[in-house]
Amino acid sequence: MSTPAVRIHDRHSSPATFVEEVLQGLAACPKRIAPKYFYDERGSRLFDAICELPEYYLTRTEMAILESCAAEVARLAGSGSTLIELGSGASRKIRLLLETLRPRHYLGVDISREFLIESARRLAADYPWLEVHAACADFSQELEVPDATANGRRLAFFPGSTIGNFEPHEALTFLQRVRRLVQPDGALLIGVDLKKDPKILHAAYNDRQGITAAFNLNLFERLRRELGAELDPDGFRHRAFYNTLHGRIEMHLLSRRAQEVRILSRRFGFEAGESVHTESSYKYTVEEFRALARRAGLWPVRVWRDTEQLFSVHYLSAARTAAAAPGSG
Ligand code: AVI
Repeated sequence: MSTPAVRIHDRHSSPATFVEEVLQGLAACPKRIAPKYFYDERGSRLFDAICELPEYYLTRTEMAILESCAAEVARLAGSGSTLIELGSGASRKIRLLLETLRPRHYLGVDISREFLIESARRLAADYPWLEVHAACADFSQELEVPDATANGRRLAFFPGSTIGNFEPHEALTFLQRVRRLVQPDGALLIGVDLKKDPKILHAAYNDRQGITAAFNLNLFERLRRELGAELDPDGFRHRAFYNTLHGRIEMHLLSRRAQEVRILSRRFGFEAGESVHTESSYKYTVEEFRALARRAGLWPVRVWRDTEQLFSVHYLSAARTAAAAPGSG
């Protein structure tokens, strides 16, 4: 069988490398490493396992919301559009939207080239009526659409509450970029985790099987595997807690004792109890998120929530239409 046609567009930027960012982050005070570095092959597999955990309500709740709102999204977006997925193309969520929206083009944007192309090929094989494009790009940088998909209205899709992993000022910049990407007649469909009882959040990031702990600690194992770091992963432990003041889950790797980590002839001292901040996962109320979107020039049209008010899916329009009036949805 021939390989299904996927148009590939390489949009390489030159972001700081893993090693540069790690050395800078460990020299900083407090120490930190960006969450994008969780996702090597093992980290991506662990994240997939997190999405199946009973405590991690986000994935299944968002999927259920999408199932119930897909027909309305299709009505709002119209037919013959270009669906732009920011992130992976492997999930059931994008398939649901493709089947309901029947867009003309699909454009997957992801930094991980192999994974992106593999997912795009699978979509092209399963949906022969769809023109599939894959753009290898870092979506935290300026985004652009390949010429071949330039016609038609654009609907960007950013699921999973990944927006929560950006600091609020980065989230604003990202939404402004998406606004430019979809142009004045386009829209964004975005999944955003809601503020809630901290006990539910605590359980979601401290699961009983220890998968989230393994996901967090894998970052240090990456340092050993890829940078030859001299460190003892057992000398650190996973810590996740809800920071009420900032409205975010924080994940840290906590040093169990005073110790030293060596990477490429650089030495980093740790006191007992000192941590490396590895991830923030911001939670928003519907109104907080709408206010952020409006600042980026994206107008709230509809919001859907589950009955337990755990998760929200927003449809935001780049144009300020009657449907995007204040208080809508
Ligand atoms: C990808 N991101 C939205 C996840 C989150 O919930 O912030 C990553 C994650 N970290 C721990 N568990 C899941």
